[in-house]
Amino acid sequence: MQGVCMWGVWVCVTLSVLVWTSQASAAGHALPKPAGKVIMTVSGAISQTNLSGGAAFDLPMLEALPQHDIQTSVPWLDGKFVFTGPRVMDVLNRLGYEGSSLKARALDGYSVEIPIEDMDRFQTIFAIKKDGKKMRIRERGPVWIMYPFDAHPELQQEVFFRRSIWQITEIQVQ
Ligand SMILES: Nc1nc2c(c(=O)[nH]1)N[C@H]1C(S)=C(S)[C@@H](COP(=O)(O)O)O[C@H]1N2
Ligand SMILES: [Mo]
Repeated sequence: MQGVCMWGVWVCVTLSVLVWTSQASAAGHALPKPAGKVIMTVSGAISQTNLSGGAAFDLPMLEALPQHDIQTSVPWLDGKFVFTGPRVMDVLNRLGYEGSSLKARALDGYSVEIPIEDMDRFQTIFAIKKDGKKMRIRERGPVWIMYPFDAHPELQQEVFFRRSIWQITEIQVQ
């Protein structure tokens, strides 16, 4: 930029703005900072952050992404439910992720590794609602990775039950 600036202030300012805007558009819109209580933090191999080393989400940030329903029964509850929330892939793409797996950790200390391929193949969601209502911590909320168990019989296995982590607080992309 120094060479450009020697040609004069106007050339310098114009080119600086062009360089700045092209960099900004390559990176996508800056991730907003959470205004409310942070419920989930994503870190690791992501390019979009809103705090040092990570991306913090409050509930409205997750509600602002396109919402998808998964109607299914789950092994832990009686009945069928409609779970609603953003696709995990939409969140990862928004964060400019690289990598192939997620290390997810929950409020109760439980943690599990999940292949990102699952998220794409089954269009799993970060469920933030059950039958239209926010899930309290005692109801396995506020965020629960949900698979379409009923729609895909091959998901009726322990390996996927383990990856269906509830009360998520932290995700490391690796
Ligand atoms: N937060 C959280 N999510 C979790 C678990 C857990 O202990 N805590 N257990 C996992 C495992 S190993 C399985 S098989 C299923 C069912 O757990 P459950 O046997 O406690 O119902 O949920 C998964 N998700
Ligand atoms: Mo399990």
